Amino acid sequence: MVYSLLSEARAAGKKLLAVLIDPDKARRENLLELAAHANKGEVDVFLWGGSLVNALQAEYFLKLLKDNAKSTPVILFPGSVNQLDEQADALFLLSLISGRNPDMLIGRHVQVAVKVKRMGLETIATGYMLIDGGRPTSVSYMSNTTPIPADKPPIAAATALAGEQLGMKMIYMDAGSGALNPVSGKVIKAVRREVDLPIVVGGGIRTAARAAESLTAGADMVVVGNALEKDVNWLPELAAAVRSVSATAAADNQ
Ligand code: 1GP
Repeated sequence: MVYSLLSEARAAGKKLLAVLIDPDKARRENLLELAAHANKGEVDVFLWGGSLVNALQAEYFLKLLKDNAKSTPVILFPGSVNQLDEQADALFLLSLISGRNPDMLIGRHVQVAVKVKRMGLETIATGYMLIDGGRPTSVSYMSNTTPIPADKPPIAAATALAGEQLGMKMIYMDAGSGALNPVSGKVIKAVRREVDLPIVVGGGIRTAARAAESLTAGADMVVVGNALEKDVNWLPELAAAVRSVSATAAADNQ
């Protein structure tokens, strides 16, 4: 089960790095390069998803990734009900709890519930929270929801806690792909204080230091997409930073 990877990491103080791949932007060479990095232990999880579903070859690309990075789980991070694929190892079943759009809270889920079950996909109920990242993002626009203001940690914490009380298994805080400002340490700390669930943070993380800051503030896994699409050579430095915070957190945990 992929969820145990997250929950056991959380229990042990181990920090994880997820690389987000947008199927619409996937290229063969890039996927093979990412797979090679994953095989060196530099990627813990691949997330697979994006805002648009233009790609005709998404299934082929996911197969290519799975065939070449056999021991790295791929979790669907769908921007649409059309991004389901049974080749994946699990599905972040996202409920956009920072928003008030019923379609994103339950509507889309109903549309695909039976299909997801028949596909045999492991579902990870995820309280997905958009946090303002300094400029409008695709997710906010496409989901027709307003992000939580970046300077309101108590609102973020209460939202995450409501998600936990509703039975979600994970919290994903996202400033949105390409955000100017990633989710702040203050917001992450406030949420960490309130909930016991694994916390995933992404959106606008462009430096190893910033990834480390998010993990130190209390995230269990950071997600990087854009910055690695631009330059995959940055991955070893990023992975080393994640491992370094992980070693400190695991030692503190004992
Ligand atoms: C977006 O959290 C992800 O949903 C990753 O964001 O592409 O900015 O790294 P970036």
